[in-house]
Amino acid sequence: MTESILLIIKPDGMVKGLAGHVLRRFEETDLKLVGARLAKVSHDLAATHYHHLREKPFFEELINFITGKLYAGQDTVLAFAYTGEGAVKRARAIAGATNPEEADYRSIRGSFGRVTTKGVFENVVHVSSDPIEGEREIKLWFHPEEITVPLFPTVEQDGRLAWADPGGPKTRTGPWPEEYK
Ligand code: DAT
Ligand code: MG
Repeated sequence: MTESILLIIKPDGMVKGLAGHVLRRFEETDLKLVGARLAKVSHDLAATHYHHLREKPFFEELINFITGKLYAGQDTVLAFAYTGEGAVKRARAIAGATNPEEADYRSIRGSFGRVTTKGVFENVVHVSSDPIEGEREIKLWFHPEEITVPLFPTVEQDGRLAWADPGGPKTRTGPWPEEYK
């Protein structure tokens, strides 16, 4: 199945100079790069991106981290959209497990991530958790003009292109396979 994912090089990855390394790892796959931007992460963007975690005890620290407050004010991140066969599974294998201490040591998170004494997972990259999240996140981080292939339907709004369904599909047709969790 062709899937699309959002990859973000998080503030720790930016500060540690890991952008080139992360890109190289993705270039070694045949996933197609269809969008790239340097993005300023506002509180709103961060909270919308991580809305599914808003009830978690670590939510506030997570938002502080992704907006750069914990990382020398590093409030810009690099965001990429990739598409290809089995993109979620392949990209998440390169990234490694969410908790860097549990991630395979050859993965990006296992090699370069850390857990702070406050329990924040500084895990270098974000990769969409499943194809539905991939669609929602790409639509959140990119305007249609910034995506180089017709990935999702668009509509014209005030002379500009907009995503036809900006929130992405609202319902899942069934449970996602275990490997996407
Ligand atoms: P992933 O980023 O692997 O898709 P997620 O979507 O469950 O994982 O969570 C998003 C981010 O939130 C994750 O990259 C780091 C943080 N996070 C998740 N679980 C956490 C926990 N138990 N403690 C601290 N931070 C956590
Ligand atoms: Mg996730």
